[in-house]
Amino acid sequence: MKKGTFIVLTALLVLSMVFMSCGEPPLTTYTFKLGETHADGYPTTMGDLRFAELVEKYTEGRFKVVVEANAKLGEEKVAIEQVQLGAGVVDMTRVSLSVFSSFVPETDVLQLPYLYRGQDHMWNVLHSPIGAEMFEAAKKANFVGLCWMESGSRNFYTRTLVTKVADLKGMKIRVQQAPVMVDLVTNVGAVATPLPFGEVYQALKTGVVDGAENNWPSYLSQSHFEGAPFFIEDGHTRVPEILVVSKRLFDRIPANDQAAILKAAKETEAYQIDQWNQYEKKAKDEIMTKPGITVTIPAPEVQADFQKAMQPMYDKQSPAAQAMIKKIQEIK
Ligand code: GTR
Repeated sequence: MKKGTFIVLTALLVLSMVFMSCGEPPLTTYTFKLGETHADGYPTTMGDLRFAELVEKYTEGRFKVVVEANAKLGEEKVAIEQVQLGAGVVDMTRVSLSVFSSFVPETDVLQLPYLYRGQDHMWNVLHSPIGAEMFEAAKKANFVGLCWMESGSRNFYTRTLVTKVADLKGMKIRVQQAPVMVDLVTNVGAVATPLPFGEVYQALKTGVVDGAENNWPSYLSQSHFEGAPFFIEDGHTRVPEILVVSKRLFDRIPANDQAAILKAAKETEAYQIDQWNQYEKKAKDEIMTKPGITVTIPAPEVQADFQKAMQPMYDKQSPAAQAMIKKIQEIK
């Protein structure tokens, strides 16, 4: 074999080996499709849009993000499956950890009832090494965690009056498609009915379910108050939300643009929290003045009963999860 031919063949062999080891070719420019279940103007959608703006700015237009709101790319579970697959149908999604934790069970612990002392405590946990540990766990399931988002705390709302735990007994309560939420609702004596978000309004209106649970902003923006005018502010759980991208896709992006995308995500957090706080206050004020809606603010002993009812969820945790809970509680 001629020396020149040998060099060319060797170079080709090396190139093909490099190609095979990297899997797919690098992505130097791309438009991500981001799936969002909420409507335009909702604080998570606002967060997604700010992220999109910053991605374009920090990558000098090489990367763009198109936000598809209103579950246009599918309900949360479907969107997560697509991101995990990384086939280019849904590249990114902003979802509740409740639904996400079926894919990354390590994150289950972050949404236990009455886990956080308040918003600041939750954010201090998410920004501690625990948050980084969760992003690592997500990688093993083919997701890259970009940032966290705020979604306040969740409360029960029903078609008939509920003022205490016992009133929920036997009621059919809609939950997210998430085992941890099924467990939570079962512990208060209700019958958990998992349904996608988009089906809740109709289910409440027609009586397919007797109630649901969510934060003030969702109660308002989805008009759930029309079917379930009795709201009890028991604040049973604070569920962090997460923005993720397909790892399969992200791994193909050059390091400088990966860093730019992560920077954009990081900067989105403070903006989204601010949007959330404003909207949550507005939602609560608006609901409070709506005719025909009864809001119950439970007395401390009623609140304590809710907490007590959910204690079994802590008791059954594995030793590793118990250790994690202790760490979370110790964070200031
Ligand atoms: C909202 C959350 C959504 C979705 C929804 C639900 O609070 O932001 O992502 O999970 O709850 O209950 O389905």
